[in-house]
Amino acid sequence: MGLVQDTLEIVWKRNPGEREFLQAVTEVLTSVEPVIERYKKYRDGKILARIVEPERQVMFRVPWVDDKGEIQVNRGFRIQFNSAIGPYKGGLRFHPTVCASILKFLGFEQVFKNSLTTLPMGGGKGGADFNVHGKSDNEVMRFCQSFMTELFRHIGPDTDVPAGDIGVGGREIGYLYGQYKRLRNEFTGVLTGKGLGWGGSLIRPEATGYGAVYFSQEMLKTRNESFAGKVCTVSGSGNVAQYTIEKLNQLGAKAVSVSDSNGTVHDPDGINPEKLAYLMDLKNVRRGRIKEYAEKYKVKYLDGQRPWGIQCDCAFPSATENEISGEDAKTLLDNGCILVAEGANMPTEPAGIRQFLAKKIHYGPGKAANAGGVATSGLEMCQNSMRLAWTREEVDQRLQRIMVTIHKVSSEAAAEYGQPHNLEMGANIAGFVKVADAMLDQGLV
Ligand code: NDP
Ligand code: 2IT
Repeated sequence: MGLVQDTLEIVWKRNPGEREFLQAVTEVLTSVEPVIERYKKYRDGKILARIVEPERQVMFRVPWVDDKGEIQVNRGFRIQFNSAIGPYKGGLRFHPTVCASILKFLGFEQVFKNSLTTLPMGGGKGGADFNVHGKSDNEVMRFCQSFMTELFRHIGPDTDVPAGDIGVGGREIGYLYGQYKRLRNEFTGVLTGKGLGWGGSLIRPEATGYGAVYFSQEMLKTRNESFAGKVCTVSGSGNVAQYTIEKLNQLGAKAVSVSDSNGTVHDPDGINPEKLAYLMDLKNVRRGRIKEYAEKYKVKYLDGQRPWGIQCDCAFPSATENEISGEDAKTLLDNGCILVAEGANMPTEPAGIRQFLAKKIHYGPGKAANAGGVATSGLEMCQNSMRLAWTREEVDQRLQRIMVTIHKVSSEAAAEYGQPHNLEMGANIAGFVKVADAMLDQGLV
């Protein structure tokens, strides 16, 4: 048996039942197998066995009191996966499905994604099985304060810098930051995605969605095409989906869908800037359901469905993991889809990825296509360290340059290993090599 297979078996035994984690590890290790075969130094240094084991995992009780005065208890986590190239960096997810497997898959992906950004950031992820839906602002605040009361001792601007993810946006980062500051009596760049008036970076809210579209522009350029007139489906209706649609509109494409965990809206005329403003108010301020959009604009609501049955040129999965099944992938391909860019982390099941690669459509894997978010978090850390703030244009240009570079290094690595169209392989290899070399340089850690 090969080294990759042996390592996967150890991972499976050591992390029983952690399906998402094993899925992510299998994908990366399979991609980097030719690198391991080519270079003895990675085999001798036992890089595979080391890289699949988080450096540290913290799991903790989060007690808080709801508006009725009742005590609630949630479970909090921080997975500090790899610090070979910089402090741990990665988001916090608040969602009822949060568990070790999901956060370990996200933390593992983050290691290679952060490596691709060109910035010095290690990988981590955290969160809690807390459902923000239906909670009052005060309940969310009390939860965030309790969560940070444990988390603060494990993080710091040079140790571990969390940010947002599903269920954690500007509101939550504000409450978390306030509590960190009280506990430490320090005003530092310990979190990213902060408010613009207190250390946040311009373009950070937009960055993941904008970055996914910039990355996709690079893919389209290889066939001498642009976004003008392209019909795009988008899933999700949160941070990533919203700014993906904003950038698609700016580039002359037509975004025809959004979704949430209840269903999908199909708006064939396109979600224009006015409708997007409504969507942002609905989701970010009123915190309502996507169905209301369909009612307001009298368009089709596909109850309980995802957007992948809608004809499109380009698809932007921007909700959650495993939201494109093998069957969905087939439908997308049968309907003429030529590009899939993953705004979400691991949204395509392995059977779907295999089909995208076999058909040689433009497939931008999450760790490359959605790296603009964490890259701009890195730019926020940089501005915080320098105690200055760049303009919108400056940050946007840096983001664009980073996305172009990620596309370039991923394409080059894919070509070097004989599969020039395969950005999944290229992104995994390019991200891996930098981290693996840093681990070798730093001795047995
Ligand atoms: P938000 O919380 O802002 O939005 C999440 C959206 O996805 C909501 O519309 C939500 O619907 C939907 N969703 C969440 N879980 C599910 C589910 N199980 N089934 C169906 N729909 C679901 O999160 P973000 O936009 O920040 O994150 C979206 C994705 O992008 C995630 O995979 C995240 O890891 C990834 N990502 C985010 C980055 C960021 O900077 N924010 C950076 C890189 C990747 P509902 O309201 O019904 O829950
Ligand atoms: O998955 C991700 O890259 C994020 N949720 C953003 C992480 C960050 O630190 O900005």
